[in-house]
Amino acid sequence: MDSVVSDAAHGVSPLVEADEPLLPWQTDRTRAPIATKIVVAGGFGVGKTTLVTTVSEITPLQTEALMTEASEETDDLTATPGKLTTTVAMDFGRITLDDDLVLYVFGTPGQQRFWFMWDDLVRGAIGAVVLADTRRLKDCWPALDYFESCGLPYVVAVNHFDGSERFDAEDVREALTIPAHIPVMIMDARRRISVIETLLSLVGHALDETPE
Ligand SMILES: Nc1nc2c(ncn2[C@@H]2O[C@H](COP(=O)(O)OP(=O)(O)OP(=O)(O)O)[C@@H](O)[C@H]2O)c(=O)[nH]1
Ligand SMILES: [Mg+2]
Repeated sequence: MDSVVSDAAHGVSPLVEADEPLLPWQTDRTRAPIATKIVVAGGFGVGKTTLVTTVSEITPLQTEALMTEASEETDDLTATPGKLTTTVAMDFGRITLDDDLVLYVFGTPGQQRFWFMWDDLVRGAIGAVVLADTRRLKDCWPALDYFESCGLPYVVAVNHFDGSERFDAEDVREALTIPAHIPVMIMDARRRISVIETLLSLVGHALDETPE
């Protein structure tokens, strides 16, 4: 899985071994990368901003606002006591996969009062990652319902928090009644390779779902 990730930023092309001859398409400068948009959604504080920040090769755009006592009643911080800020508009990052596939990754705000922005955020996206936390699985239902109803391909990614009980992906699938053809995976939003695996799974799934 490592090998498909562009290391262009580090001056290394993973596609080319030192003594391997270059293929014509690898030197074709007219070959433009394909740019696609994907969305990361899920409940409040599940790790959407963390995911975008972990994977982005550019400094991510963030719209974090400090949380105050005013939101104590609505925003449950028991699962994430260290959380000080919340996304009020969106996250934005970019990752280049396989040298000619650029993903623009948009993180949604998690709080219900900002959901009106989702319609704008998902416009033009090829698919979505629905992040879930097994301690509060029901928080991802609205995102699942949203993508089911608008027909956007999605995968379910369980962001495993330290100290929480670890479940198999198939248990999560059953709990959320996710159909068999939709990928469900356990990942860690803080680990780049884990996030990249999730994004690759989404791209593959979106390709499978898209009519020729
Ligand atoms: N232990 C652990 N902590 C995590 C993980 N992912 C995120 N966090 C922490 O959990 C908190 C929530 O992370 P965010 O990335 O802000 O969550 P979010 O989904 O963007 O939150 P909203 O935008 O407010 O809905 C932060 O304090 C992170 O440091 C994880 O995989 N493991
Ligand atoms: Mg956020």
